[in-house]
Amino acid sequence: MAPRRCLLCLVLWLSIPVVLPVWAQDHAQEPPWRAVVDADGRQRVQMVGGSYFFKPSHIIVKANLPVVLSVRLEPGIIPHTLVIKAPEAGVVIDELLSTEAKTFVFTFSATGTYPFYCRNKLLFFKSHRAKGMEGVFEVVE
Ligand SMILES: [Cu+2]
Repeated sequence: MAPRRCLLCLVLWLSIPVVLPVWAQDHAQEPPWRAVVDADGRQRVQMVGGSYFFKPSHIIVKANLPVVLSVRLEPGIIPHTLVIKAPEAGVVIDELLSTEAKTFVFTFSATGTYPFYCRNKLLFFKSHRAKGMEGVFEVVE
């Protein structure tokens, strides 16, 4: 019994360097995406959503300059939404998304970190947000 258990230990031990990098890659945080201010003073951001993510999920924008956010969904049958609830910064959005890009124009009036997410949830399953369909706007000077 004992030698067999050792063999199993050895196999598990040897698999760590193989499994860990794959896991780390899957769970790696993407670097924040910084919106560039165009010549017209608008900050254009392209975003893709799907089950269950938004990409990019960490977006840095400037306060008091309009953000032109274009969001489209990856093809799929699961409906998704975009919610931003930041009335303190003048931004409230709650919209159904589709595979055709939807454009939202809004301006954060205050610096801070404001979450965005999909509010959908099927019955007793975890919400899409809990499954990772969320992100943040980091609003800077
Ligand atoms: Cu969703």
